[in-house]
Order: sequence, then C-alpha cells, then structure tokens
Amino acid sequence: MTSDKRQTNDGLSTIDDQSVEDTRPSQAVEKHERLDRIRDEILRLGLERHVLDLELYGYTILENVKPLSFFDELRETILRLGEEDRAAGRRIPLSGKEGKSYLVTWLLARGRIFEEAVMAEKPLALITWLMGESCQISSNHGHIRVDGDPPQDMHTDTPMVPDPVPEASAASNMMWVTDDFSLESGATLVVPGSHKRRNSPPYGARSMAIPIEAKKGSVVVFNGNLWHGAGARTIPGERVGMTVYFNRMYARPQEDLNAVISDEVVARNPARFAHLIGRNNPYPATDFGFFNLKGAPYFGKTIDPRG
Ligand SMILES: O=C(O)CCC(=O)C(=O)O
Ligand SMILES: [Fe+2]
Repeated sequence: MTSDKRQTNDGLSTIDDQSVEDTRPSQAVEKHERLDRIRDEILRLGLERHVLDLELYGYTILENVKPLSFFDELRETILRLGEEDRAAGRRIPLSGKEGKSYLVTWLLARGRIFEEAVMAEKPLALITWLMGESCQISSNHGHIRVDGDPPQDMHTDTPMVPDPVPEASAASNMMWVTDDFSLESGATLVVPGSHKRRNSPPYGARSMAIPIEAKKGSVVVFNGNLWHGAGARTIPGERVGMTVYFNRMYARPQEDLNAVISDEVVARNPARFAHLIGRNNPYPATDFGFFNLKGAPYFGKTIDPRG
C-alpha cells in the first residue's frame, strides 16, 4: 500500500501517510509495491473478468488483442519460418514421422513481430497476475495442426515438476489464435477447473475436455496446471496457433533466448523485455564471474504465492 490515502478495514477512516509513520523496511515496501503494480495493471486494463475466469476455470479468452492484420502477419511469418525449417531439414514433427503437424520454434529470436506479440499489454498482465512480475519466457512456438493427425495427449505445461504441482502456477501459457478455433478446426481442448487438481491428467481425461472456441484475433491465457492438449483437426487445411510459454525465474527455459537475442533487439523494446528473455537472471553465473545482480531484487519473495 503505497498511495497517500487507503481505506482501513473498517471502511470509514483512512490512513494518511503524512500522519502515520511507515516503519517497514524498504525491502518490504518494495515487495508490496510489486503486488500493487500487478493489481493496478489489472484494473487499468479492465481485466477483472479474466482474473475471475483464470481463478475458476484456469483459462480465459481475450478478444481483439491486436488488429486482424497483425494476426494474419503472425500466421504468415510462422508458416514461412516453418517452410525455412523444412528446407533446412530441421522441422519438428508433432505427430510422428507419418504425421503432418509440426512445431516452429525459437520464434522470439526470428522476427520483430514476435517481440511485439510478447509485449502486448493485456495477455502479459494476466500472465503477471498468475506468476508475478519476475516470470520469464521459456519458449515461443508456432503450433501447426494438420487434418488427419490424432489429438495431442492431454497434459499440463509443468514438465519435470513433480505432482502435486504448486498451487500457484509454476508455468503459464498464452495461445495466440491466428485461425478460428473450434472443435473441427483443431482447437486446444481443456478441462475447465482442472488447474485446481494439481496433478497430471489421468488416462481418459480427454472425455472431460471441451474445445476452446475462439475467434482469430484472440489470445487464450491459461494456467500451466490446466489439463489441456491440441485437438484433432477434422476439416481440410491447417490450424496455426502460437504459444508464449512462461516459467518461474528459477526454472531452466526451454529455449535459451537470452543467448541468441542481440543487445540491439533488447534496446528497441521496453525494459521488461530484457528480464523476460532472461538477460537479468542471476543464474547461472558465467565466465567465473559473480551473479548478475540485475535480477537480485527477485531473490526476495513477496508475501503472496505469485511471487
Ligand atoms: O496446439 C495446441 O493447441 C496446444 C499445444 C500445447 O498445449 C503444447 O504443445 O504444450
Ligand atoms: Fe501444453
């Protein structure tokens, strides 16, 4: 609580910083300010309903996050990069050798449009609500699901985290919807509320799942503890979606984006970008040096499990 006047619990009187001495150590105040910033951002952007969705169902759909032309360009760029990967013999199949679905990886290091996507205010504010402002990007992938392939196994996005996974998300995800999502088109399937179970989905979990119905132009934000998986596409063509996957600062990222993103790219983005790609992470120290102290403020935890 850092504003000049805040109501006390009785709702009648106010605390006036001028008259009540704040005896808290500055580190404690800084940690409260971290939580204040998260709250203020949710209110500024009008995301209260989405916070409720995340709490109750473990996922939420933001509509019209950017103009449709942005989503078209995102889709075209992902497909072009996927084509480059194929030509270079390094395309990553998602449904075995016989399948047609594939993944396009390292996107954030492969085009400016992805920088703009990961910094989009609303989805990032919701990820921050789930995981605090210290979270980092673990990977940025295009997911191309092609007709004829089976659905993906249901899973949580917490690989290597033993069950029961922590109640506060250890991971969370954005899915950028660059083609309309429906059952037939191969939408992501989710089991609403399953993020509360704190374990991997049992066999047969897909029978409890529903498709995320979302229009192109939407971004789905979900808790990494949610049971989910790509559905099978049953109409001709391909479904393109893009994830931006977030981890806690103590986890090793899926992609070492920090190693491949230049200082020039960091400089042209908002300050948080550097943190998100891991530039400020104290671990691991390199070249026999000491930890990078830019990330040190986050050694201290807030009083809230989101960190
Ligand atoms: O492509 C999708 O709909 C979901 C992908 C996914 O959940 C994953 O790869 O972890
Ligand atoms: Fe997933």
